[in-house]
Amino acid sequence: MKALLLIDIQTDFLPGGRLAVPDGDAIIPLVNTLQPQFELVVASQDWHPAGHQSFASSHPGRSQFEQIDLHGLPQVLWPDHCTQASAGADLAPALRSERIEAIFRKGTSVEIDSYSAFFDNGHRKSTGLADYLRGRGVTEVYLAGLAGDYCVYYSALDALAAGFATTVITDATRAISVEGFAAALADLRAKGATLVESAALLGQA
Ligand code: VGL
Ligand code: ZN
Repeated sequence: MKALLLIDIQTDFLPGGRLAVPDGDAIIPLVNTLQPQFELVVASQDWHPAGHQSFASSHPGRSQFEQIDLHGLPQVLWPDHCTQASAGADLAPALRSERIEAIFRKGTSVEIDSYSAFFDNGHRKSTGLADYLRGRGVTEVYLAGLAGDYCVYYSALDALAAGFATTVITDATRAISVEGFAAALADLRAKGATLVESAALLGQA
């Protein structure tokens, strides 16, 4: 059984949003077309409390996109984004949501970030996604969403580690850094992930 995982397709990650991923909105029509190909569609939602320690604004004297050590983990300092119940945290309005059966929220602990939809960055707290998928009989996961070099990448790494056959739909994601995305895809391929373009799934290849 195959599931489509829609990672963080939220207003703040779209052009005009607070942590805009270049061209991030381009994936939405494609993701909408892909959804009917899957028996199960699940989404993740970045969902930070005010004062989250991944926000540069929580570290006076530090700059956005600087890297710091946060309780022993490397942490990029981001602009405030996806604050709980803010409009920017909403799933993108153009994303079809009627077939999304469950939404897993992450990044909810103030002191630790969570790029992956499965675990926080310290692998201390599970979101329950892996157990949910197993409970639904899922053996294969396909990932799409934002950002390709952060939350899609780390979610795919955890999906592989959890034993799911893992495929990244490469044209159904956009990244913050082009170089970072290339490195992420190379690492995922080396670790056993499959990379496909959406046309192959839509019978157009
Ligand atoms: C993300 C940076 C910070 C993502 C979330 O969804 O890729 N990136 N929070
Ligand atoms: Zn975040």
